[in-house]
Amino acid sequence: MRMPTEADAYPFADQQLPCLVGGEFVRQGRTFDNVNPVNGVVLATVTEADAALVDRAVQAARGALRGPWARLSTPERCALLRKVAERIEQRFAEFVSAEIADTGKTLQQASSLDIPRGAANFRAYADLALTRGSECFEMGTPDGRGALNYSVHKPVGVVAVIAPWNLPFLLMTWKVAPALACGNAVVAKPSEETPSSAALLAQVMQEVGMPPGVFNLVHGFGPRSTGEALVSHPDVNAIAFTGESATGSAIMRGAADSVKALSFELGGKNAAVVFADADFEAAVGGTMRSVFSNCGQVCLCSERVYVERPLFARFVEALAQRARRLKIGGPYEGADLGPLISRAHREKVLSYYRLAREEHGEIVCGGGVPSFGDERDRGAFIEPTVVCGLAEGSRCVKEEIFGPVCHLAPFDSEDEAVRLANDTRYGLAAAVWTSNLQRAHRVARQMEVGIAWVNDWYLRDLRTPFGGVKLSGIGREGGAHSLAFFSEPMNICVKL
Ligand code: NAD
Ligand code: 6OD
Repeated sequence: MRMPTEADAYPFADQQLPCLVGGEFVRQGRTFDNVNPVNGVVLATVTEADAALVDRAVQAARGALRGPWARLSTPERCALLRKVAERIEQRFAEFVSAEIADTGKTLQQASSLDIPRGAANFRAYADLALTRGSECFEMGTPDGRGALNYSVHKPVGVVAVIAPWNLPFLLMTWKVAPALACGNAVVAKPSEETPSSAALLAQVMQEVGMPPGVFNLVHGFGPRSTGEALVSHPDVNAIAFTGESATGSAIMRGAADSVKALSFELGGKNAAVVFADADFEAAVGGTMRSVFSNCGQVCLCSERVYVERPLFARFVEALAQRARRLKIGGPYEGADLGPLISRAHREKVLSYYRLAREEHGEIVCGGGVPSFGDERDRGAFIEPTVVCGLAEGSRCVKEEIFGPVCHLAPFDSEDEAVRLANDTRYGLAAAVWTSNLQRAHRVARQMEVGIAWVNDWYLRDLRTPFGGVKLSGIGREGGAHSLAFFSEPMNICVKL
């Protein structure tokens, strides 16, 4: 896999990105701009799918479920998914530069996480679907002949996949791969902020010979646009969505009339809990990663850090010192921190920086925007920020900010740490830092979240359940959980 450099052109420079409907690339109707958050430059225009084009995509998907796709065996489908993974790897440099152009994220991150995980998602679900077994129950009958029950897994039908902008390719493929592995047909909508890696994926689907209509791509916005038309479409059977909790509620309302199956991975206000017996270096390093990765734009990021009092002052100082040293810059500059996704999102994060001051927090470092004296001043860069001293009930401690910022507070006992960590309407992830094995297990288990890490953060095994409780989601994806969501089990009872 060749690593791209800045000289690698953005694959869609000055083009109009098409939708993919029924195996045909469609450029029609309204367009919107795809803007580079590094410098505010328009990279390309994007075809916005209106309700009629969304309907065509859904009908194409429905048609594919009656065509050759439906007759493929699971091994044949999985072989196609492996080809998708291979083709992503062959076009690795293009995928990386597309993802970087849309998001401004660092080359390091896009090339080590986002795009490799996209390929890995297809391989993982090809393997998992192949090894899935089915249930079988023998039963007695009054005539003594007995009967055999066995289950078969059928596709759910037409699946809408709606993805956010923070890890665009990783999160879209995380749902498209298992949906296809289970034999569904997909209509995918990437975020309006990040259309490019999905557009490359559409090309890859064509290149590997995916039958027309099996993978459809529609671009556009959410409310009163493509997203809303898709989630309320009566012929969509299931929706796999990742994004904000409020969007999840809106999608639920849109999906209610046709009673669609829903899998939601939503927002978070995740806690890291650092005990005084933790390996200090590992805890500071891990917390740096969990607060500032992807400029704080990972749903799993820690925005609340609770530190046992004897360690508190030293920990705050160490974290702030490292945060001050983070290099902010463009994707190819060896920076630690790229821009936020957009100027609009920067406004939102800055409003929380202001609010932190109004709520009487102490800004230990950061709190503003950097100045470069070049085109990057037209981008969406922001300073990494460490805050202390906020009341637990303050909005900055309660609401998801989704930027490179955390609030630190001390605690005095294990019970208090658990209570503080759980005092939130969200429940996605937690990180627990301790060298006491019994405490590690005891505290991790008490976290009201879908995923707790002990002495690490964002360590992923794709076979494990992934998702959140409370406002952070509905259901679990990952491994057998994804296969379950994207399949309808059917029981066949055979009288012997
Ligand atoms: P968002 O909810 O604004 O948008 C996500 C997607 O939904 C986009 O494609 C958008 O166009 C679409 N959309 C918006 N309104 C819609 C509607 N009414 N109907 C249909 N589609 C609609 O989220 P975002 O700003 O792109 O992403 C950031 C958010 O996502 C954060 O809250 C973050 O925590 C969350 N997130 C959660 C996870 C997770 O696994 N739990 C992962 C990544 C991001
Ligand atoms: O790693 C994953 O599978 C996953 N769904 C990550 C989500 C990250 C949120 O931004």
